[in-house]
Amino acid sequence: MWVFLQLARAIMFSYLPCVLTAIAVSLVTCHAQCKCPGISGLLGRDGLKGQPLLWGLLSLLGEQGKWPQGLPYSPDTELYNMLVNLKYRLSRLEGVLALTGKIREVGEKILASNGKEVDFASALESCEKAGGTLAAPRNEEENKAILGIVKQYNRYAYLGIKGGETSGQFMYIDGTPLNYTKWHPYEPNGKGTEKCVEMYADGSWNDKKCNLYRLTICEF
Ligand code: MAN
Ligand code: CA
Repeated sequence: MWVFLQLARAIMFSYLPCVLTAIAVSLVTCHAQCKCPGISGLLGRDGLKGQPLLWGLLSLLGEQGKWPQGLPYSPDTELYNMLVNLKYRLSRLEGVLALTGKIREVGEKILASNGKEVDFASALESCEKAGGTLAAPRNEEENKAILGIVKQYNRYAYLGIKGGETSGQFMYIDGTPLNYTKWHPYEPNGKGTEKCVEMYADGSWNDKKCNLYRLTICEF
């Protein structure tokens, strides 16, 4: 009997905060499909400072309102709280950038253009300077996302693909072979004289000389 009581007490103790927190959470309206407000955003930035217990409990609920696996409650959750908060702030930033047409997200990739038309080498250089590389579609979904930017600026773009030594052979910038292609009918036709690849306004590809002025689209 005593054991049973202790057990019941333990369960009460460990679950009561969850229940209370769940009630508190449900009182707060979620916006943007509840994508990421999580708990960290409830009281705003640093809003829970000085209330480590509540902060910890709220944060432990995580983004989807679930207890993160394998994370026992501990008042020492500062680092975890910071990560949850950072994630939330990042997702809001991404929302702003996507809304204003500055970026497109496709899978894990972020695509962006500086709107500039330059030769292949300069385009690649500006992407790398920004910490990315020239966008290269690895599947239909990514091709469509890049096409979205081509249409947005109404300009053909250089892709992060280059011709190899063997004529007609193309690869990614890092030298790995292409795992997806979207050649326009009868392309590539440069027979080794067109070592870069441009995307047309319908999303198809054409091998093209590298010294022309094409839209810069980077991936990150
Ligand atoms: C031009 C160039 C070529 C392309 C043909 C298609 O000559 O853009 O790269 O293959 O047009 O007609
Ligand atoms: Ca061509």
